[in-house]
Amino acid sequence: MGFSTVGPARTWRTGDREISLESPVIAGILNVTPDSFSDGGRFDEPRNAIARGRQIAEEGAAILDIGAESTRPGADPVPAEEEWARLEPVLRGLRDLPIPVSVDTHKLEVAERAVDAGASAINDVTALRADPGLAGLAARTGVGLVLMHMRGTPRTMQLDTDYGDVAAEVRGALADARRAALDAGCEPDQIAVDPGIGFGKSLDGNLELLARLDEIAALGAPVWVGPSRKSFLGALLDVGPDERVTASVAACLAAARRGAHVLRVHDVREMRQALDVEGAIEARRPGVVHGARPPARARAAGGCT
Ligand code: HH2
Repeated sequence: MGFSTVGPARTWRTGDREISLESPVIAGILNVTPDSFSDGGRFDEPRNAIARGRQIAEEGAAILDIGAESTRPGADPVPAEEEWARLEPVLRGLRDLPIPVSVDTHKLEVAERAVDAGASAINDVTALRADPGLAGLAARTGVGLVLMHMRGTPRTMQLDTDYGDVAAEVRGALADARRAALDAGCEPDQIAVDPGIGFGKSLDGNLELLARLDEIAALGAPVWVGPSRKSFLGALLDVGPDERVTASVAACLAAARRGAHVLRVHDVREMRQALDVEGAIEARRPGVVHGARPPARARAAGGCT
């Protein structure tokens, strides 16, 4: 077992699968867009996207999160038809993937088609503000639902990043969105929450949210967190998106120690290695009875070398 999560949630239900949250798990990011801030234009050819999706599963992700509309600060919305045209061939090509696929969309029309095409969860960066009907879709079909906090829209979110108490405000908004999803008929273990790192927050706001993640985890829901390669890390270290891998891993480990269950990252292999090392060390603390989860290569070789 090794690295144990500390947030109270223990499982996340996505359709007919149940993901154990006893240890932190990875949601690997696949953006099939021309303009995402980090991987835009790399996977907008379906063939490349499908190959990267398979690689993400092989590298040790528990979830594949596919997005077809960039939500970077200042991004323009994409019409539903175009978003679906980007998603469809990739979802169809990954139907047999051994891990559940979540689709990062806030449009009901796109989400419905994605679920029909086999998606197991919807990742809604507007936490039902764009379309409350997403909760009804999750309730009807049993797919997982991620409710992420964002102030305003991607176009406006960085215009006002002042909060009285950022963690309390984000927690309150997520509690309200979760209540709305429950009222629409979702089961508690279907609904995950996410503080929305980088979505309408300052450098200090992002750092404080990560530092006080236990307050979000206290809601009792599975907690997603997505600091991967984001600009607050660039502001802290003065480096571009491609040089933020180590910083992303460090931010995710800090988040996991404070209650995060699902780490949404671009660099799955590096994150997996960090979790495996942390878990192997944790398992050797006096009083920890479980055996360590051996690193991926040792697992493949049938033992721990
Ligand atoms: N961040 C992004 C997009 N979706 N979903 C959740 N639940 N949490 C996040 O932090 C989150 C998210 C933005 O990152 P990325 O997908 O890499 O970039 P872009 O929006 O430019 O495609």
